[in-house]
Formats: sequence, C-alpha cells, structure tokens
Amino acid sequence: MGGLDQDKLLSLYETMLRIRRFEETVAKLFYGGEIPGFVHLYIGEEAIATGVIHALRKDDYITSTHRGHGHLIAKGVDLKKLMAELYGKETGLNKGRGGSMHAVDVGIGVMGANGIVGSGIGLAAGVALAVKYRGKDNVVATFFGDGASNTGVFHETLNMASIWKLPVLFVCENNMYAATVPVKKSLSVDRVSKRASAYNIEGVTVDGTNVLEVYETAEKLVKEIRNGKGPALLEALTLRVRGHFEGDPQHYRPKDEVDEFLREKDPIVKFRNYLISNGFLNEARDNEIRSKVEKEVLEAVEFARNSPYPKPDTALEYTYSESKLTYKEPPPGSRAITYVEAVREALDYEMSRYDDVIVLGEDVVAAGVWGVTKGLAAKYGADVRVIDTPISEDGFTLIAVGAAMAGLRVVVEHRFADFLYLAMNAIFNHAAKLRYMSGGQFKIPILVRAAIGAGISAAAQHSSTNASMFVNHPGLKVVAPATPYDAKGLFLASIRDGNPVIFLEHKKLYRMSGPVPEEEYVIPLGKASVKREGSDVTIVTYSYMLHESLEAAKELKERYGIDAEVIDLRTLYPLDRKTLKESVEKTMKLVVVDEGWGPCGISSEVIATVEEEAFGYLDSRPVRINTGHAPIPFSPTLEKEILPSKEKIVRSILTLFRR
Ligand SMILES: Cc1ncc(C[n+]2csc(CCOP(=O)(O)OP(=O)(O)O)c2C)c(N)n1
Repeated sequence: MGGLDQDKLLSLYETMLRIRRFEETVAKLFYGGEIPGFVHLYIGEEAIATGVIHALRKDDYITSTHRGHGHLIAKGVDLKKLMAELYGKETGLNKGRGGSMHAVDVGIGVMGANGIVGSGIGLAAGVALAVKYRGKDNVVATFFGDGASNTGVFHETLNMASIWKLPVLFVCENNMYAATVPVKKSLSVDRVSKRASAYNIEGVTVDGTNVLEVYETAEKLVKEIRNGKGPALLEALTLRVRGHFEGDPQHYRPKDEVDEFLREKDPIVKFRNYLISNGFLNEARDNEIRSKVEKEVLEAVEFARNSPYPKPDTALEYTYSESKLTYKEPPPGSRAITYVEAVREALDYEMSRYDDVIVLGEDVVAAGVWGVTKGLAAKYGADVRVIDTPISEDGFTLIAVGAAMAGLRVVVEHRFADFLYLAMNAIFNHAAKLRYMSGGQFKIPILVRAAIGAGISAAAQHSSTNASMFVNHPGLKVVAPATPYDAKGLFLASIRDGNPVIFLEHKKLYRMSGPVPEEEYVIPLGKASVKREGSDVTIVTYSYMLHESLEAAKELKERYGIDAEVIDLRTLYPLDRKTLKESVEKTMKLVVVDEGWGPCGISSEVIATVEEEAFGYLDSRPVRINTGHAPIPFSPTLEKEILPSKEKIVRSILTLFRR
C-alpha cells in the first residue's frame, strides 16, 4: 500500500507496539504506586503519532500534550529517560522537573508536552516562525485533542499561522472526549477539520486508527507545508480507550464502547492483520518485534527504578538561566532624548547588530501606539523582523515564547499593561515556567514591553500598574525604568539577559527627556539607583513615582529641612536588598511610594525586605503610599485623589517627623 517498503511498514508497526507496551507498563507501575502524579495514556491513538511523525524528517519539530508519551516515543525518545522522568528521577528527560505531562527533549525536536490544553499549538507556531525566519525548511507538527480545538489559542494561532504561512501541521487527535465531555456536547461542528476553512487553510479528516491513512495524508500535507504552502489541519478520528487519566472511574461513557472499539478498530490489531495478510509479517517476526519492544520497556523501568531522585538542595535550580553580561553605567553626557527615543535606540542598536532579535505586537509596523518602534519596520523589514500581530494577546505572546524556545530573542509589545491579563497563560505558564520544567533545556529570552500607569484619564482598563503580580511569580524578571538613561541601559540588559523580562514603561514617562549616552551600555538587573542622597528618611520608589518622590524630597528639604534619600528600584525582581539595607541603616525611616495597589504589592515587599535586612533599624513605622484600593477612575478629580503624589508624600513624611 502506498509504495511503502517492508522495513518502513514494520517500523511503523514497531513504533505502535512500543507505544502500547510502554503505556500498558506505565499503567501497572502507576497503580503499583511507583509513578507519582497523574498519567494520561495514549492507548488507541498509537496510529496517529506514528503515522504523522514517520512522515516528518528527523530534524523536524513537534509539540505534544498531557497525553504525550506516544508522541515522544514516535519521535525517537530514549525510553529510559522518558520513564525516569515519569518517576521524577534526576536522570529523566527534564531531570524530574516536569513529569509525564511536560516531557521535553529538545535534542530530538520535542519542544514539549504541555499540561495547559491548547498551548502547545501556540508554541509550535512560534517554533515555526523561527524556522521560517531562519529560512529553514523544517516542519512543526503540533498534536492536540478535540477539546483543545475549542480554546482561544487554537483559533488565534490558526489565524496567525495562516496569515504568516507558517510551516505547521496542526494535528487534532479527536478521541471523542475532552475529559468527561463527549465531542457532541462541545463541538459546534461535526468535524474539527471544518474549522480550517475559517482560517483559509486545508483541513482533512482521516481514520486515526489506520496508520497508513494517517501516514499518507500527513506525508502529503508535510510535503506541501515544507514547500511553502503554509499550514494545514489534520484531524484523526479514534477513541480514547482509557479513562481521561488513570483512576478515572469513567461513569460518563457507555459500558461497551471501549470493547467494541478494541474488537473492531484497535489500530495495532488492524495493522497487524494487514501486514500478515499482505505477507509483510509472520508470527516469528511479530514475536521478535514484540520481544525487542518488551525488553526495551523493561530496561527503561529498571533504569528508572535504579536512578536517583534529584537532590533536595537543587529544588531552585533552572528557574533562571545565568546571565553573563558586562555592565557599565557611563556618565550621562549632554545629549538629551526622550524615554521613547531611549527605548527605541536600545532596540534599534540590538537589532542592527544581532539578527536574532525580532519584534511582535499590535501596530508595531506603523510605530506602535507609543511610537517606540517608529522607523524600525522600514529598517529591518515589515512583518519580517517587525511583525504586526492580530489582536490575539495570548496567541501572539505564546508564539513569542515558542520562537524564543527555538533560539530567537523576541521583543513583544503590549500597548497597555492591562492587556497583559489576556496573555497571562503565555507569560506565567510558559515564559516563566518552561525553563524550569524542562530541566534547563529551554532558554526563553523574551522581553515583554507594556505601558503601565495612570494619570492621563485613561480609566481602569488602560491605567494599571500591575508589576507586583509578575514579581510574585518565579521565572520572570521585572524592570520598570524611570528615566531615559535607565531605560536604554536596562533595555539592553533585559534583551540580553536570557530570561523572560517584563519591561514596564510608564505612559507619563514616554515624552520625558533626559541625558542619554550615545554609546552602548548595560545596567545590571537587580541594581537600584540612589537618585538623591539624604540622611533623614529613605523614600523607595520606581517608575514615574520617582519624579513625584524627587519633587517631594526637594520640598521637604527647602521648606522643612528634612533630608530625604530617594532610591529608584529600577528592577523590581530581583530586588536590590543591599541598597535598601544600607540606606535604611543610615536614615532609620522608610517610606515606599508605589503606584501599584497595596496588598501583596511592591511596597509590601520592600518593607518586608527592609525588616529582614535591617531589622531593628527603623525608629518609626514604615509607611507605604499606594494607589487607593479601587480600579483607576476616569474623572480627573477622582483619579488625582486615588494616586500617590508629591503632596501625599510630603504629608506622610511630615507626619513621620511629627510636624
Ligand atoms: C487550559 C486547561 N483547561 C483545562 C484543563 C484540564 N484538562 C486537562 S486535559 C483536559 C481534556 C482535554 O481534552 P482534549 O483536548 O480533547 O485532549 P484528550 O485529553 O482527549 O487527549 C482537560 C479539561 C487543562 N489542563 N488546561
């Protein structure tokens, strides 16, 4: 059939058997208490991974799902390392940091299984963007379930992949259920492949229990994708034979459904019958293959059992990649430019020297809403290195993460920090976690720029200063420069750091002008700046509130003789504990001015840090001045009332001095 030779046919068969034996063994081990966590088995779906992946080249990529063992095995994973990962052992693929649902093997093009339904689809498109940008001809196959085809990421990504003609094969494994919910209740169409037409790409449905049909269809689609046709959607129909997870009581499904499927459609039995009746396989050869597979699986179990667990004292390793930058903070000089120009100059500098830097975001070709990317599209290629995205925040941020996983450095623009809420999945579940979860296999150098801040009557959905939530989450660094000088030096540090950095720019700073050296310089992340020295009270702040604080310090000195030291944090994570300690030990008074809200905020963190680092030094209660605990109002009178200001800072400090 289809001109496949015996070796190829038997290798398909062997792969399917390898997956089946692995999964059956995992079930036993799981029920025996050897494998922790959850396992989602792939039995009944073997023909899909096998058919699709055999149609790929070795150097092609895949992304996988929570039900991913089969995909990895078909891609050629070392069973020992996969099994050890399921056990949570140091010798596992991800060094025990990921487990069954998150296995990664970058070396063989497995860009990750994924526990967040649908997200592998966006990451795959990002990998494909990097492939296309580099002018390579690899294809990325992304596997996902029928349930995932209802996620926003699926729809956003198909749209972008189609517009950008990305080399992605979307493979929907329609196993008739998403957890307990049958497809009849969750799909608006009778075939997921019909959804392709909404995105102007080819959509095909095949019998996912027929490995040859899957293989031949995938092969045709992969060839077309590799030749530049753009993405396609392949839906493969099968049945999830096991529960959603092992231990699932499965009360929701008809009793005889699985037996009937296995009787009539078991993909392995069907293929075996085909091979035997066409003279490609006999019993002796079958036994030989089965014994070989059995031995491999048993050896994998032995390996996993005998492997060590990770040492407890390594629990924090792999959260961040180490950055080795050369830092300098040259004198400011006499040239003055605006904050927008400073950010642009840094970005332009980096793009002009390194072709691995690209920019993604809404309206970035035209200049971006704040003008930061003005002129860059003309210089570096509109929609090549400066890429306009549809309004698909989760999707394009995931694509940025995927492209970063594949080796690009990606600057992502979100015009308002409030819109970052739409990209929380991309930022928290992926940018922040994937390095750790992959046991250090991924590096995710993305720089997410966003405009924070109130004070321009933009109202609650365009005014948030939401830095603290990013600070709270491991895996991210958070930067919020307050001056053009710092913006340039910190931008270069952030884009070169090798970690995901949330780079927050305050709207009221964009037009502010200040001295910026023309030369290249890199300001270290995690180093605060004492913007005004003083001996009576320490004011700690960041971003636009630096300027209100400096004004307040000036008035305090001139009118009341109070000498305030003003510290600009510049980087919110990691925090510069040393500078805080030294200042408070000198002044013994602490006021934190934070445009974010109070609870669990930057101000709380600064106060906690000071208590830890300089316990007993404060001679009065620490003061925090935050935005009032309400969404930012529209009306100027209300907005002024709610925000920290020079007047509020002066008043608070006078109270501290009992004036
Ligand atoms: C975003 C998200 N929502 C919900 C879940 C919980 N969950 C895990 S798998 C799953 C079902 C997924 O169904 P489908 O995409 O069809 O894949 P299948 O499990 O059938 O292989 C659900 C609801 C999740 N992990 N991620």
